[in-house]
Amino acid sequence: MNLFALLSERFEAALDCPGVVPVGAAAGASGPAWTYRDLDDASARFSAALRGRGVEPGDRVLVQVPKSVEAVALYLGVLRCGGVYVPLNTAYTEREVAFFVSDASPRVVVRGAAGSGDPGADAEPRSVGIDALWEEARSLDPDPAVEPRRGDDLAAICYTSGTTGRSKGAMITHGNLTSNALALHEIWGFEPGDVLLHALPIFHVHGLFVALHTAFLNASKVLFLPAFDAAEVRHLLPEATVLMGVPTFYSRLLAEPGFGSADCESIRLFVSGSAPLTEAVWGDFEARTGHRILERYGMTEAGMITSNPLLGERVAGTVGFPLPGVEVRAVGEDGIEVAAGEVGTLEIRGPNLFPGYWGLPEKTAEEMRDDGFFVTGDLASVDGEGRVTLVGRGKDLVIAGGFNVYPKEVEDRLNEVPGVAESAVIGAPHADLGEGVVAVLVAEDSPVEDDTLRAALGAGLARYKHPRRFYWVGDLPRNAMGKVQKNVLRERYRDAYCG
Ligand code: MLC
Ligand code: AMP
Repeated sequence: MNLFALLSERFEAALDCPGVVPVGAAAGASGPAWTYRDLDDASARFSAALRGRGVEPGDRVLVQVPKSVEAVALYLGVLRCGGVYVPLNTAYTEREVAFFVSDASPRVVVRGAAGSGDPGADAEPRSVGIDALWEEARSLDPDPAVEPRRGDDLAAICYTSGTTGRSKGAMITHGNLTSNALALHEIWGFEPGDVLLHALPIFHVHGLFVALHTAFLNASKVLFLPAFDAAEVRHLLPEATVLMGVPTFYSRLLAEPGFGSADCESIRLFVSGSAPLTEAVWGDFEARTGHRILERYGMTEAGMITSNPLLGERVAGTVGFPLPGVEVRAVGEDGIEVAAGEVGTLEIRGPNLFPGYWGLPEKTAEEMRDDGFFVTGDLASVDGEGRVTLVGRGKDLVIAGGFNVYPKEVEDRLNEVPGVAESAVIGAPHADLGEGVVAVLVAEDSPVEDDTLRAALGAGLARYKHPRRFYWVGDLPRNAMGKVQKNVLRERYRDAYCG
């Protein structure tokens, strides 16, 4: 079934109820609340416009636009016409976007900011600004059709960087999204009257799929902030019942003077994920608000995988139990499942698991076991009850404020800078973002100025990937195989952002 058909079936009975309501700074830009009827109508118009531009089922529609209700309607319109939605982080530079365009070969590229008049179009002939596309859509009759899709038809391609430095498009099917949305809606106990406070970006799994799908399945009102702002979120909490965020949301709320239980009286559920929530933040949050944040674990390739229970015990530092239908196992280096409570690489299987990387069958094969389990690259233990605790990452990855930064990609850029002989990029503890990006460099001759490094990275690499600390060394520590010992560097520079 087309995921859109499922969502619209659920919001059919609430067509005149508020759907997505721009709040905060977005209210000025996007105007009044959009009802579910408005969303349905806009998606049918976007569907008509996309079909008019030649989009056929299975064609990719690549979208790099700031958060807006129009962008949500566009996403629904892409699903509706059977297109494949390819969302891009708004921080990506032209160089990065050019790669995604060539890799995904989209029929249409949508850019620019809704309501800004920004043409969004560039030299790329398939490119159109979201304002222009919306204007075109509004001039057309809505196309009420919902393209029939099978469970294994693609709904989205989400790019995730790789340990090789080359981005990979994770192919996500209608079946993947549907199973995950239904499971989360059920286990998180969505109920009539729930109101979601939405402050996440809508170009990643967390804000786009997890948050919006559960809310739409529930025909809930969504209070739609353009971005996270602790004061605004605090101000809006009394109007909401559910907040989903990355750990930084919670540590920033705690940093608000006086923030506490009085702010959270209407809230039923605080969800955290995308990066580790420290026991300190979890504990402080409970002490200040009386709420135990529900931590869950997921990844682009599989949506949500495990979750702490809504009603059972939520344990700090653990990510809970596999979602219904999802299997997990921790596997040792010999490829054999380790005993309960021991640490191994987490492998997973289930209806949420993607079929592979776009155009990269060998890469897909490398990460899939013969029995259909996917190797997550996360290190975890699974206890006798099936509760999962993540203990680290086997993959070389830094997660800053919920955004993934793959060191290899940053090292490749640094190594191109004249005067840099080699580099190693690591994550160091960061009070606000969880981890901050650090570069350790070896000079060809003498160290390059920080400003020169920044300028060199600036043009080609999204800002959130930039190291903000640079250290020069004579040699990088290596093991007997010649591999850089990043654990040694992590230890050496653990105070890079603290202390
Ligand atoms: C912004 N900046 C970051 C950053 N976000 N740097 C490192 N890491 C980040 N996450 C930089 C900008 O480049 C800018 O730098 C400066 O910080 C201020 O920008 P801003 O836009 O004002 O940032 P801020 O409000 O501080 O944003 C922080 C944040 C945001 C945590 C609120 O990053 C955020 O919303 N993160 C959520 C990410 C997310 O949705 N992840 C889910 C992935 S899905 P300069 O120098 O340019 O001024 C997934 C699967 C799963 O992982 O399990 O969910
Ligand atoms: P992404 O590629 O953006 O989908 O990021 C997926 C990765 O985020 C996972 O492989 C984990 O390493 C990490 N992650 C997601 N949720 C959690 C969590 N609750 N705790 C720790 N790490 C997490």
